[in-house]
Amino acid sequence: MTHVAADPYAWPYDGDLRPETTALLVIDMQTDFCGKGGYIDLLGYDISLTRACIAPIQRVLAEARRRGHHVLHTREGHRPDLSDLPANKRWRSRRTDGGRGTGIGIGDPGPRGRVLVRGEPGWEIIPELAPLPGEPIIDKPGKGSFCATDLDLILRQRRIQNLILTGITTDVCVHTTMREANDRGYECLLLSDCCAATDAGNHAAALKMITMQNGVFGAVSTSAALLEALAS
Ligand code: C5J
Repeated sequence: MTHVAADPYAWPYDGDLRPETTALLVIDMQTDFCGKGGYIDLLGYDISLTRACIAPIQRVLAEARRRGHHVLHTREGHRPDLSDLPANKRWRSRRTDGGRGTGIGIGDPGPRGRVLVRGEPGWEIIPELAPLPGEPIIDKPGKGSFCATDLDLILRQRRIQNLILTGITTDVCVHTTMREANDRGYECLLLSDCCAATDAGNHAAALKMITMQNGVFGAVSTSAALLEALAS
């Protein structure tokens, strides 16, 4: 039995932290969310916030790979013909918020190619966290990683029970994915320093929400606590 020190309970609930049953999920570490000229930068947010989790994810990723854990990556993005982009999502993405942002929305040409469009430079996963051959990459049109994707099928084929969630942004795609996964019966752990948001308050609130009701969506821990548990 192996447990990670976590809030509000030692994770996973049954202590079954074997590489065969446990996957590391790296969510949306794309230039559009943390790179210069990407979508989040164009919206006027400080990308040093979303970049802060790169180094902690690198450490966890290296150890997960070394130990033979499943590793999966996700990318948010849309087909080049935008047939999977809801009109309201596109409309909202083009709004400028009180002077914030450029008005360049999803599907529009920007400094990193068409924003959040599959195959464009901004949509690519950043080189620091590049997937290795054989690691599944889930392309998703929405915020959650289960909606309109084959993620659940892949996890169940591999008999994965536990998900360790990392990536960006904590309050949007990571949280939505954690909620979807929890409802499907996966045992979820979010690593606080391996996630980041465009707003520090939202990051903190997203972590707190998980700990309510004895761990309503799972538990929260850190990269250091996970690495310590794996080494024990
Ligand atoms: C957002 C994401 N924030 N990956 N996407 O639009 O969190």
